[in-house]
Amino acid sequence: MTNPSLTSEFTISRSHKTNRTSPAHWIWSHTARYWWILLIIIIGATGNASLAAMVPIYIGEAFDAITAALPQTERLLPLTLLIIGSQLLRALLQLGRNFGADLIAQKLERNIRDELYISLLGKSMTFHNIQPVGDTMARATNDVREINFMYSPGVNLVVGSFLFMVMPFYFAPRYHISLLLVPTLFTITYFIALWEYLHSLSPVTDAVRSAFGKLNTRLAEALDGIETVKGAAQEEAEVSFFNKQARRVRDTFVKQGDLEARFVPMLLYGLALGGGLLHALILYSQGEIKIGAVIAYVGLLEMLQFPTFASTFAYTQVSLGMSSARRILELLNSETLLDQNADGYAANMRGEVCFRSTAFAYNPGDDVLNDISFTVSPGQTVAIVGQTGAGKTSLVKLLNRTYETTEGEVLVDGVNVHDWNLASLRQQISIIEQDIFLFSDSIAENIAFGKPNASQEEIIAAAKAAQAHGFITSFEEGYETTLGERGVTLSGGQRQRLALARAFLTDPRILVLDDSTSAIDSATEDHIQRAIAAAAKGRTTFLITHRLSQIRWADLIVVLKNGHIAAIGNHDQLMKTSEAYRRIFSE
Ligand code: DCP
Ligand code: MG
Repeated sequence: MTNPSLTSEFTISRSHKTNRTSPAHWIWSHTARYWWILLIIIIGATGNASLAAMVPIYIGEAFDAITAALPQTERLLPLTLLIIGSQLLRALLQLGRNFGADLIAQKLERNIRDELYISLLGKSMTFHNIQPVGDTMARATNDVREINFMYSPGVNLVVGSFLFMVMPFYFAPRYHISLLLVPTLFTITYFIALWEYLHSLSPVTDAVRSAFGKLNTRLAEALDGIETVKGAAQEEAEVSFFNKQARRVRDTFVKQGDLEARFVPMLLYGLALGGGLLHALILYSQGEIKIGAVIAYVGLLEMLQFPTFASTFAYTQVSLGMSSARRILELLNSETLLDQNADGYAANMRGEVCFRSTAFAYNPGDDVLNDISFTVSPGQTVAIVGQTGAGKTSLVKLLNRTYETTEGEVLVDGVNVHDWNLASLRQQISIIEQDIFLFSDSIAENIAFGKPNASQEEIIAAAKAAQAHGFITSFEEGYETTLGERGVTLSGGQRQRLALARAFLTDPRILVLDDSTSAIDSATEDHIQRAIAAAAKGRTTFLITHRLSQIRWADLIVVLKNGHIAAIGNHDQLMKTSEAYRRIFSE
């Protein structure tokens, strides 16, 4: 039976498993597999920082050389060459650090996209109904991108600048042990300030990411429903609503900028430089250190500039990345009530369907279907009729577990649909939806959707059986005609025949046709009739239709009213017994 803690109804196995317990664990489990790149980054960053420290040290030595009682000018050339050489090597190491950080950032972005996409495909319809598409898109595109930025430049600068901060600790004691004082004070206050900063930053970056998600949701819905928006002349209202969201995004960013501007370490750096110089000069005046040491020490303190200036930017980037990781993880970890039941019943379907006291609701407390019981033998055609909102579409979606029954059961070939292997169940049941979705791709690709390796001959044969060959070949590019998003270039009747062609190709044992298109000209109507009749042959077929001719020749007619069965039987029986049915025919 169902396992409510599952996060996916289908899994596609990938060799790398990630740890999804917390954003940090998750990011780390993505990172750890590239430990060798991390090693490059760390070696690059350490080398870069220590070679950067060579510059003030050699300059200090040069000062000592020329200020000595007997100026040693011959030492200047070797020192200059040392500076040039060390900086050339440093450039190489810095390249390694930057390259490594960028490489890991791109690899992570790619792998996270992959993980997220697989996970989204595996989510149930219940999940997708609740989760707004625009928000999912924002998470799948921009939030994934933020994780890339978190590494490059984020982590890159954090690691790089942290090692710069270590250098004064390493080199200052060689001049005088007490020179550790200023770097120590600086570092302690720096980390306290940073801690504070990160704490106040994290809710702000969360707000930035979430405001962006909301903005995207609105944009996606307005574009998706553009016809409705225009039809109701609501452009202006839409614009003002969008502006409101855009303002919210701006405000959160301004808040982030405000926090960055107040970052204390900027002030600390100034104090450290001044205090350090004072300290060194006092030691100099007491004869504890030479002038070259003062120069070198101040130069070493200047290295603190990198962590100070990089940190606002770099830590904000890391914080944004963590907020994004949290949002992506939320999607990955959200539960779905369906599971794939890989060990379930899998066999060739005969096509017997039995509803047993089935009830269903989209939300607890609602009552969409109630006490539905009937049996269909293999090969029969069932017509489901009823007013709009009666529950016809909902009823057929229980067949392939698009939704789960809330009470009672649905049996296919005598096996509860729960106990079927989900893939096997869905491969043998084909539902042609009321709102037929076509991909922005060629007609041939759209027909072959359920059978990607179908040959051109098979595709054409299916299109012919679905009475679609005629209109397809009337297009200039025939089967290679590209359809717009959602196939806007096709009429309702044409889409339906494409969908039928899809069904012919996959040859399902149970075919469901949710056909609520009513007003179609009689020539098309005739084509569709013939296509449907051909499709129904040899398989169990559910027709949701208003067409009286189709209802008439169905083996079983189910009349739904407000979610329950008002009448059931064949045409002759119902004409005699059901007032509701007679009313349909007298309209
Ligand atoms: N419903 C819902 N959530 C959904 C789909 C539907 O709450 N995602 C509700 C709206 C209706 C009821 O369920 O009150 C039945 O909807 P159906 O789509 O099953 O109704 P029909 O298919 O019979 O209607 P139509 O002829 O308009 O397609
Ligand atoms: Mg419907």
